[in-house]
Amino acid sequence: AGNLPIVISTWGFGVQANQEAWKTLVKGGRAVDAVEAGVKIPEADLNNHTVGRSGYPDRDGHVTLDACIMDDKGNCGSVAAMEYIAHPISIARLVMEKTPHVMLVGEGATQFAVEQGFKREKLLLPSSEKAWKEWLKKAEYKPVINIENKKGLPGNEYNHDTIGMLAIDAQGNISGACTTSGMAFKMHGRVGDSPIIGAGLYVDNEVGGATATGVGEEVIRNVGSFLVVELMRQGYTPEAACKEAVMRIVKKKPEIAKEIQVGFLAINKKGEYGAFALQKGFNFAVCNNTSQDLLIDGKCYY
Ligand code: SD4
Repeated sequence: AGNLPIVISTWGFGVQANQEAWKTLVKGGRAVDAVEAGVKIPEADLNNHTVGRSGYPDRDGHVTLDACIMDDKGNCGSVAAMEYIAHPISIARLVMEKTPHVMLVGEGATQFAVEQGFKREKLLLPSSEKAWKEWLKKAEYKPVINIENKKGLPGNEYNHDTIGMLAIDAQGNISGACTTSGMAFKMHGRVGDSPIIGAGLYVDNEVGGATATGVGEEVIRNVGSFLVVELMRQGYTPEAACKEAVMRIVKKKPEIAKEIQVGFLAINKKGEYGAFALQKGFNFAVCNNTSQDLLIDGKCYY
């Protein structure tokens, strides 16, 4: 198809991540390799406190990372609440390829990463530690909407955003990746939607893929990404499927839905894409033969 290959991802930092993924796609490489390489960019970015290395810690000062990956053959791998390893997406991929399991958590995930040759290192940066100490003064857990868009504004430390990425390679095969440091100042041990297959990410090579960002509890409750893919299977466009998933959150928990952000992003087998969020301010990046730096505002309910 003319639209392919293509890669899309959540938020402004997705532009740069897509461009990295594009290097693999444009050479005829596999979508699964493209999405891993792509999301490693924000994972490594020290200015980004929402994904990977410089993520903000939980309320006890631990940086705990969540990620998952899913390929065109239905293989998937995931790590959750993993400490001390800077590239959770690569560990998720190794769980997929080198173990009989789908998900490793906590110290077990870290141990596996070290066995695979990854360095165990302190991930808490001085800037993140400072933000955490500042937060401790009041210790109020209140996620701020669209924090990724508010970088640099006061108060922006109090929430996290996730990169979710979906790609279709030149062969027409679909894969996805999702990685995050989770909600800033969450309880120790808290895991969101991002490493949960079906919640933060889902891919079905016959239909398409979906990913989510925002307050993970509401995404898990509705098995959001799986829902979006199943709706596309029934004939919904990517945007209509994302909208329906958002509406489930509104219907089930209207009082919560008003106060939080959740956004879904989806692509179908033809390479058509769409997104929908609860609140204004959710955007997503698109990269294909026509343009490598598109950033599109998602439609929203409120
Ligand atoms: C989580 N979905 O841990 C992630 C974080 C996020 O905007 O995307 N926040 O719930």
